[in-house]
Formats: sequence, C-alpha cells, structure tokens
Amino acid sequence: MSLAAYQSELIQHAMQIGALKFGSFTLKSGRVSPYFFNAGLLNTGPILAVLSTAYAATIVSGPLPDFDVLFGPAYKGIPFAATTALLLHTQHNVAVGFAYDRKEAKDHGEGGKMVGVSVSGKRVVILDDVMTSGKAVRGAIETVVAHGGEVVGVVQCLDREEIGQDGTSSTVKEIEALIGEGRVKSILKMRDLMAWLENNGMTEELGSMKAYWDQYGLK
Ligand code: OMP
Repeated sequence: MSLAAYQSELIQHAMQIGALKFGSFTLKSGRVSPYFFNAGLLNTGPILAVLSTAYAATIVSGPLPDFDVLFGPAYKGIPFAATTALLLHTQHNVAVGFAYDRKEAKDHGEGGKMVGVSVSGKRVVILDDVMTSGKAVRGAIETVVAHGGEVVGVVQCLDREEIGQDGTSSTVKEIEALIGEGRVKSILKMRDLMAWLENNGMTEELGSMKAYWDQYGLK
C-alpha cells in the first residue's frame, strides 16, 4: 500500500516530535492501545502548515458537500479549524467561517458556549484530531445541532478505524448513520500507520498493531 507524500510527511514529523508513540496506552474508551497519537504536540508553524494543508486537501478532495462553517471542538480542534479555514481560502479559494466551543459556558460578556461565526441555520463541517469510539465526535455533533447547525461532514487527522460504541460496526459507520454516508473523512487511517511501519521495517510495532486491529479494528 502506498502513502501519499503528505501522509508520509505527517507521520514522519509526528514520529520525530513524539506526537506518534508506540508502547502501551490506555485510551479514553478504556481500550489498551499499542500506539497513541497526541495532536497537541503538533505545535510549531512548520508542522501546522503540513497539517492544515493536509486537512484542507482532504476537505476539497473528499468531496464533502458545500458548507459554511468549520467547527473545531475545544480544545485541540480550535487551532486546526482556524488554520484550515485560512488555507481553504488561500490555497483553494473556498471561503468559510470558523467556530469553536468552550468546555465551560461563560456567564458574562458575550456569554454562552460557542465562539466564532454562528452555526445556526448553517451547514457545518466538524474538524477534529483523533477518532476512536466516536464519543468525542458525537459530543461535537450534539453541540452543533443544539445550536441550530446541520453537520454535513466530519474530518479527522487520524481515524483509528476501530469498532464503535455499540461494538458491532465501525465508528465511521456509526457516525455516518447520523450525518450521511461518505461524510466522515480523515487525513490518516490506522492502516496508513501500519503501512508506514512496514515500509520502515518496524516489525515489532507492526505486530502489536496487527494484534490490536484483530481486537478493535474494523469488522
Ligand atoms: P473517542 O472519543 O473514543 O473517539 O476518542 C477520541 C479522543 O481520544 C480524541 O479526541 C483524543 O482526545 C483521544 N485520543 C487521542 O488523542 N489519540 C489517540 O491515539 C487515542 C485517543 C483516545 O483516547 O482514544
């Protein structure tokens, strides 16, 4: 399986700065994983340029339906949505607003939980870091819908390609059942990480990844 240049570049950078690690990690869902991708460490200008270029390319080549607002859930989605909205404009001539939420509602000033352009009555694409069981993205969908927006797409940096909350089908299928078929996109998938490990002769890590895939991977 061959990777696109931007995918290899992103994996390479992530490995160099320790954003992608191999070992033993307990995830939010309680699953014990042989790898962890910490998008919070993608925190320099050059890596943001690589990442948001990849997000923007994934959105336009998806293709996703036309939309009005890019929504980045707090906290990690916020800078990524901002830089991707910028690159959609400068690289693809696509003009969209961007918005994000607060984890705790503000009771003074402008108040409320949402910041940025209003999602009310708008077509919204959610942009986030990693999807495992889908809990985080379900929360983001609920937030957008509660504020009157229609979610027409979800774009992740990494889709771990796992089974969803109900344990019978993939997280992607569960989320697409909510927002429409073909509406969940990602820059990287778990199989891309496995291809990269194989290309780079990291056989021990690849073995652990395969065992994890057998337990929690797409059915
Ligand atoms: P779910 O809510 O189970 O889909 O898990 C996704 C969230 O878990 C992400 O938004 C991250 O906060 C976190 N996470 C990572 O950041 N990287 C990983 O490799 C795995 C997880 C995780 O805990 O599943």
